[in-house]
Amino acid sequence: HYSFFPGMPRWSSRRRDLTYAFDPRNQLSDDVKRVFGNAFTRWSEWTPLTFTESSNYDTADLKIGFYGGNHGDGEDFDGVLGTLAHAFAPPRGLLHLDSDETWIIDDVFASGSPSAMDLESVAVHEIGHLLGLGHSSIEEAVMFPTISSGVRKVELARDDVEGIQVLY
Ligand code: TQI
Ligand code: ZN
Ligand code: ZN
Repeated sequence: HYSFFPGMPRWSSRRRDLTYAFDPRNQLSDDVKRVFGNAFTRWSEWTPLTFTESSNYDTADLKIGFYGGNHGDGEDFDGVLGTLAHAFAPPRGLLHLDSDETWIIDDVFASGSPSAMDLESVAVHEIGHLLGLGHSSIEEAVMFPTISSGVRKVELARDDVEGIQVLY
């Protein structure tokens, strides 16, 4: 079953159209940006929310970046595997990914590294946190707190949809 953060924080009902931006220091490829665009679309299909990429990182509601180790927010990354990514509950809007992971951006790279993680699967999960969802006890849910390397789990389960529709 779905859960929320303590106090059930969510984006205000006056703020349905959210912007997101990528940390310009990362110089991310269009392929990586497309993965996040697809991940946002999966949530917007079940909510009144819209997500639009902004080129202004400083003013965007949701800020996405890849960092290694200590990156200044007190939640250090830990190298390969362990913590892959984290996101802060509303209204902070930060989504950070561990740059030491091998990220699968498209299926062509899926073979090879045994510890590679599917970027869109992690993005869909972390966007759930950005919007206010905690973890789910339902194994099929994208908000279930375990994923295996190389596994792709990007489709929202009924439980994810029910949870996000309580919030929005
Ligand atoms: N990062 C954890 C996560 O996003 C961070 C975390 C731990 C957390 N406890 C939390 C975030 C409680 C919010 C609330 O869950 S992670 C998965 C999953 C991680 C884990 O790197 O362990 C995914 C990142 F669920 F599959 F295990 C992405 Cl998809
Ligand atoms: Zn961080
Ligand atoms: Zn999580």
